[in-house]
Amino acid sequence: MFDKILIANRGEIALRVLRAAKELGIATVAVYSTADKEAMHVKLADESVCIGPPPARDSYLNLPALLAACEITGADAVHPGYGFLAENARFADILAEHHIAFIGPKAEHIRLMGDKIEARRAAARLGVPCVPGSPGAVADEAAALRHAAEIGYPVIVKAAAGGGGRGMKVAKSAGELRSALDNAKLEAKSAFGDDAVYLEKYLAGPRHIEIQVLGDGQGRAVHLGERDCSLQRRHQKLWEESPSPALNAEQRDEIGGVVARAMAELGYLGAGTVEFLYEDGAFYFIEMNTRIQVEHPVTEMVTGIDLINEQIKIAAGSPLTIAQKDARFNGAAVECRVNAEHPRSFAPSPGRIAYFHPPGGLGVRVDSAAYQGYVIPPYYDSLVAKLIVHGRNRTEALMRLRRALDEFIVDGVDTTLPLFRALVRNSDVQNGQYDIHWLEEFLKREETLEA
Ligand code: MV4
Repeated sequence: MFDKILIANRGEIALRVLRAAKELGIATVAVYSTADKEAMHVKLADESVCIGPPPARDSYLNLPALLAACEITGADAVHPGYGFLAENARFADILAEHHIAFIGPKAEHIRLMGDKIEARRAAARLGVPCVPGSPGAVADEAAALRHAAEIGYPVIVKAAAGGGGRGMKVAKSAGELRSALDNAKLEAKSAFGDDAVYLEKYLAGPRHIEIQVLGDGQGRAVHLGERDCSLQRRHQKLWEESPSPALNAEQRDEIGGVVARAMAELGYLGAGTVEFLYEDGAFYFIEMNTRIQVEHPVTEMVTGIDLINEQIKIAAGSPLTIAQKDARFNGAAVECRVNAEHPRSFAPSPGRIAYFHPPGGLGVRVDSAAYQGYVIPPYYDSLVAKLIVHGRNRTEALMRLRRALDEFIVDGVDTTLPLFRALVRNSDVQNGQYDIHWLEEFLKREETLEA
């Protein structure tokens, strides 16, 4: 087992990793930018190292500074959390060259899944159902027209280097394909420096359902069920839950089995998430995330499995200790991302937290690095706290969520708490009747009501 883990992240995920390390008896190193001198992860770590000025590229993305911090402290492993360097294959390679373990997947799998065309090809080869689309990158307009005619309109043009929704354009007919192609290429070139694009059938109103997996890198893998992340705005998830209100146990076992077998065959190591669009009872692979995700606690609450603990043990070379039959799915869990943002305009609201009172009680979990008097810096994401509730069924979870949201006080900055208080009382949400467009349509309706 490792002696000392350096946590290359900040905020609630840095605390989450720190807690898992402490439970395993592993020493912790926090790194921080000058903007995070007073951050909770710095206070709770055994040691801390300042790695640069506030901008992330100079601190949390600063490879030489992170390597120096490992060297100075003698850390033998690095946990990247999510975001920042979590899916940077070069970082994983460089750590390996320095004989420091990267608590994450093999660099080859980070690279594979970073290329959305290669990821799709791999998924198809491994028996994972994909959206009908072009076999690879589309060479030119003529090829795009040929592929689109075969797929059938509407089609969506996606960037190979994309993900998270950037560089995507929809064409409803052949007449719209040229400009969709040009715009997608232009956006992809400027955002990623790579203008390769591919085509898929455009699904009009799917849910976003993702499967959590753990692999030991030696041919064993298990799935830990799904999370429904359809409630999002501009590709920012706001509410995630497990199980999906749209699935039953047989559907879960089936898609989960397909994913676990695929990851076993790939030799996948560590935690990963396979993302699907789900429409009319069918799953379509879109991407794979080779990291721990923000919404992982939803899975932890339902399975009772500590995903960070598993990541650390796997990275240290332990075989998987969880068999598929040991993965039991108990009750229902919901996570709300409480952001320091205006609940309607979503304008960031950094500043001093004048009063902080998180909720508690049975089935209530708050993952947060915030505290009363803490000043939220303007440089990073606006997540203040994740409120996660668990119940024996979805009704009980929603009852607890309503109560916990009413108890939660964050004064001094705007937060998305009022939005969640409205959502938990909404009949579509209560009935689980939503797709990936529902939240944006809800917000539009609310806007017209106000006007
Ligand atoms: C799609 C789609 C419809 N059809 N692909 C957006 C982010 C990227 N991960 C994939 N995305 C989409 N791909 C096909 N073939 C609709 C989306 C999409 C979306 C997906 C998941 C969650 C929220 C979304 C919001 C808008 C569009």
